[in-house]
Amino acid sequence: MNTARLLGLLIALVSLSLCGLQNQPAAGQTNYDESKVPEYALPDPLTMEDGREVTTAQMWCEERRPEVLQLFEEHVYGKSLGPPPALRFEVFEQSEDALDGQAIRKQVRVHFVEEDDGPSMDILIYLPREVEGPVPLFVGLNFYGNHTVHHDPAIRLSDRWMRPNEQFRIVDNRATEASRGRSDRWPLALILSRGYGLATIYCGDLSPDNANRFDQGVIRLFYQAGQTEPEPDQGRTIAAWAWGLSRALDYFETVEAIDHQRVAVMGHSRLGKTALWAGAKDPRFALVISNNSGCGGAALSRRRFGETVQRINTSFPHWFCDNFKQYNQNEDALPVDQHQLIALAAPRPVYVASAEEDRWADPRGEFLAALGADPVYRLLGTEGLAVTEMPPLNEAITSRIGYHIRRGRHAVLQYDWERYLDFADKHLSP
Ligand code: GTR
Repeated sequence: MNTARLLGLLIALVSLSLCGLQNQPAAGQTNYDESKVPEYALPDPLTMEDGREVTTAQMWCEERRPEVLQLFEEHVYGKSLGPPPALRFEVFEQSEDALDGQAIRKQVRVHFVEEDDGPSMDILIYLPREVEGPVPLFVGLNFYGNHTVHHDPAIRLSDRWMRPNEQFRIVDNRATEASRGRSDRWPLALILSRGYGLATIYCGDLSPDNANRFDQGVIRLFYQAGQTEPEPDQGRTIAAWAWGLSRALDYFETVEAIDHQRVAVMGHSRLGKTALWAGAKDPRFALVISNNSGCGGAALSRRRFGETVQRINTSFPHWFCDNFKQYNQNEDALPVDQHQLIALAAPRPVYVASAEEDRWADPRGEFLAALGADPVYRLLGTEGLAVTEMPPLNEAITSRIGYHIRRGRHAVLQYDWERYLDFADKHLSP
């Protein structure tokens, strides 16, 4: 072979291998290109780890569901905290005539130990005043304190540690009077007018959202003598947040005005990951809503589109259990993927919402996870997801697994809430 031909062959070989490489984003880089999503095989929700096929609803409920739940505990979110040393409900404020007569307001401190100065969380509750009988309710954690969800001056201003944030007027890690009503994520008047109550809790009451402080809420209550951080398979922030939502449900069960069998758990972003996990862990939640929850929430990890497992574990090392870090750039080794998290809600109604501009959260990956949960719903004899292709923008799918992708950014908009209310009307009617 002459030199020119040899050179030609070499160039062809180099460009071939470059082509191959170009089809994969470099390690650690964010991929926003659908054509560069690697090939992957999702774990089958209906195949047991020992290879047996799950063929009946009973087998799902008694064998496969507990197995999948345990895999998520061990590898992703960590084992949940145990029962609290004590559980006391102190209603510290209430009004039968809140929001110009539209609502009943209650503020409740849930104490997790006997002592008054131990870990506790404050639940803010509004119930529609004009509705007869126990009412259905949405419950969700908030990012910067209960006082941010509405301008109502009666809401107690949180004195807990908070992440710095200009929009929410957090100064020196504390809320200020100017923080009141700064959140636009809770259209309270709309929710009440549709006959639903709303309950919310500051997530930092349970676990401050900070890698050095996350155990300063409830987590350290569960340390053994001498323990200074959770074991690799023990839950951290998301587990503690989800645990708190279940403790709120414990309280709702004691309130006659609340229909505790019609409680929907809802969350946005990191708190959407939490809502899904809370719904998976605690079947008392009758309906589960994930708003733009993305990586570690509704989005499939194996797609590596937008935020990846490595990226989330690096930015937020305190959210998932330590074992999850084994899957940094190693997603195919995960024994589960997020479609199975959604399937853990089955046969209860679950709604996954994406936003077009929220590519970081991988809208397509969120849709595919919802679709991947469908066979479990069908096995249980309920409708799953009514479509197999992503719907057009702003078109809600309201089958038992609900889904929409709306125009706009990473946020909770009125559009989203209207869909959740419609979905709850459809699936939570008494
Ligand atoms: C981002 C994080 C996302 C999402 C979001 C949020 O920084 O990467 O996973 O949780 O925060 O909670 O707003």
